[in-house]
Amino acid sequence: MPQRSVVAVGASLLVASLALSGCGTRGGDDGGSDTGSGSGSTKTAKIGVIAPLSGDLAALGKGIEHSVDLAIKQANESNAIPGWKLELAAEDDQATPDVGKNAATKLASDKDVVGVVGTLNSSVAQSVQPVLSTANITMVSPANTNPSLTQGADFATAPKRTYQNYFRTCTTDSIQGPFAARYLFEKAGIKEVATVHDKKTYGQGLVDAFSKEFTKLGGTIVAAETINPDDDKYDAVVSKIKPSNPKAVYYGGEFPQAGPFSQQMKAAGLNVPLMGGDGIYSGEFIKLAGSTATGDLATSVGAPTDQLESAKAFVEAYNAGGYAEPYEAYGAYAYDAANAIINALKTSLKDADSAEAARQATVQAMSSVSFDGVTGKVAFDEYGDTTSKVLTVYAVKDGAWAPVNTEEFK
Ligand code: ABU
Repeated sequence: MPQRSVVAVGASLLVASLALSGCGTRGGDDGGSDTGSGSGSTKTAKIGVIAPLSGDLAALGKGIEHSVDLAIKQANESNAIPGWKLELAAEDDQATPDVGKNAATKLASDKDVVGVVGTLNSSVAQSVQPVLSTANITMVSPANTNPSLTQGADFATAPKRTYQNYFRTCTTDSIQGPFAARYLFEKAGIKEVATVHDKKTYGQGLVDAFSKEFTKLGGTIVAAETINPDDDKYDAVVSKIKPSNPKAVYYGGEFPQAGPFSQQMKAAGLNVPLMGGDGIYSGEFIKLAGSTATGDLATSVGAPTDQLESAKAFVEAYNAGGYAEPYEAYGAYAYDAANAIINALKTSLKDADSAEAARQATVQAMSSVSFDGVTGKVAFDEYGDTTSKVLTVYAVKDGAWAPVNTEEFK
């Protein structure tokens, strides 16, 4: 994805001095350790992160962790919540539902934890939501796009909010799938598509949403296949879809599989664009897919971070922060998610004796949160979904993702 390298460019004195100052909640080698001191702080409240911090999705997870760290540092430095010091408590979910559940249980048992930013994976969120709900801990995901997480299993016909404590700053696949379908059909003129997904909550849901809109527009799904996310050889699936002569392949899943899939389908002579959702929008996809990825497509939530005027200060502060990994696809959304929680804490911690005592009040305060974030307006509807419906189509060009169309979905 297009992004500046992580060097101190235009360093703000504030963040640079904090980054240099040392110790904190996670290892001090990534610039993200000291969450700042603030003045007159007496009590501690923690904002957790649950994301893949190791494994093949760590590139995205570390961008989330660092962005939350930055928001916390800045809040402490500006003494955003008088009498309170905020701390980061980051847990690695390894992109696995059971590990995520354990991480949520650990954070819920820490009386200082009052909010959590995460998860990355919708499938992991399904395990984390009930744990944090029982503990009345606010959860804000910067990346979960499966619509059932906010609107329940019958989201298409009878939407019903399942967890009052769950919110997200990214839009959903009910919008992302149709957005991609309209781009392929109306703008790229592609009428025959094969679909492939990884059988996970996100991948399957995204392909379902795409296929519904694509056929409604008059397009044809010429083949519909699945892969096993633990596999790395996809020749059998490519052999199945190739005879149907698709003009594009729509992939539901994440980059660790999508990259090799793109490479292998081109090598097998299926020379058509692979298109996916935000789960493939990473520079890692291009590395894995290789030179034949040129022309592949991805949608992702919002407008390109590095082109947003509202994100300039975030990008500069992040780059000045000395973080070891880039902010990636969800960094700006994680930063806005953390600041949404911090905004709620300004109300809920004001007269609270402890972070634990403020958990329920924080959930309640979230519904009134509304501010101009780095990704745009940050506010939530009656389901906990973001009110933003902006998405971008990106194409691989010259070895990088290049934005080709940013629009508000209507
Ligand atoms: N939104 C893409 C990747 C994360 C998820 O499973 O929703």
